[in-house]
Amino acid sequence: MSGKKIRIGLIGCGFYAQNHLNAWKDLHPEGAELVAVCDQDPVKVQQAARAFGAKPYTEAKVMFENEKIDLVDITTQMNSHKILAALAAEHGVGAIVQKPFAPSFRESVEIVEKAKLHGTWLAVHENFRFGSGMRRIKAVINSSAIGVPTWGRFSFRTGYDVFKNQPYLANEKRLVILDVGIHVLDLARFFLGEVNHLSCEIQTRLPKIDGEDTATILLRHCSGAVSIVESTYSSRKIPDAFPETLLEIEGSEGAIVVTRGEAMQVTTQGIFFEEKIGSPLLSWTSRPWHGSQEAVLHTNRHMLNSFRDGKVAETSGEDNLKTYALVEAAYESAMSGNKIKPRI
Ligand code: NAD
Ligand code: 89Y
Repeated sequence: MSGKKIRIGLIGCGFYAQNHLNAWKDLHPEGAELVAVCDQDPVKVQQAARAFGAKPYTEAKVMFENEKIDLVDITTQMNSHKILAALAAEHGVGAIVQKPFAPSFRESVEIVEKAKLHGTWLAVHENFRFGSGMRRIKAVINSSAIGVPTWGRFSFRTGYDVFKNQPYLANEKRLVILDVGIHVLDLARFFLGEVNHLSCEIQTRLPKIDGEDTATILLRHCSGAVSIVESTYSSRKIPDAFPETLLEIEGSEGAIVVTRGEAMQVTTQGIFFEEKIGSPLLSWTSRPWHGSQEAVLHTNRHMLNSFRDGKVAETSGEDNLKTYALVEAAYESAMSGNKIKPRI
């Protein structure tokens, strides 16, 4: 099947979708054919259609009925994911759904069950773990350079005005964990494996927002490793690391530290080396977003190849339920004050 062209539709031509559109364009030589774009907003959809040479639709149902689409990329906000993913499943179309999968774990499960019922392919666009820096760190761990990983700190701390590009975030009752903590929890799983239990403290330190802007989560992994997952939108540090995830991973034979500026410091059996692990600037990426943007390209490439080869994506719908369960466990712990086991 390799090399076969895959006909792609994209729903939701808003802020972050511009990265998906550019990534699909870059993947055209690898078989990604963006045939249709859809947005309820006629201005946004016309702009995307013109810029990326796809047919415009303002109604997803009409797009599915009129076009022969193999794979749909759902880049709307989470409230519409379930209904759009259901349309895809009913039309026998594979779907990639942006994070957060849905507003709740229950709805995320329903999306997975619907795809199973129709036998359609389903994945979640969880891009942080696909960033070139994160892949390099994983390769160092897999090389056994730091031995068995036993402790980690994964940290997304910023004061960057995320509300400027994403104003809807100010009205989310569940803010930082569901919006960005979800990526960081996914990284904790990616590097240290599944989680046995966790506890969480949340804070709201910014004025005029409805949800928590700071979360500190302590996790015990099934391997015995312990980690801390931190996320905040109210840090006051200069320089600000946005949108980098900084981290430390300690193992039986060494350690990895990633500091601001995309520098990875590795200690392996008493020897130290440093390496830049940043993303190159692409024709359509710019600072400070370039790492996040490049991760979209790698994520879309993974989705394209997995779908074409009939393989389960690394961040399949079912896989992402494990990350989502950590989100729910974190909120439950913050509310109850208890240590919580994630429930799938
Ligand atoms: P946005 O509001 O800018 O864009 C969403 C677009 O979807 C809007 O243009 C809206 O008109 C359209 N839309 C909504 N419902 C629709 C429907 N039923 N049919 C057709 N169009 C519809 O939102 P955004 O900031 O681009 O966020 C979109 C998603 O991307 C969110 O889930 C967000 O969490 C996620 N996101 C991910 C990352 C990342 O790093 N992975 C970064 C930013 C945002
Ligand atoms: O919404 C967030 C995300 O998913 O990645 C970065 C972001 O856009 C702002 O923190």
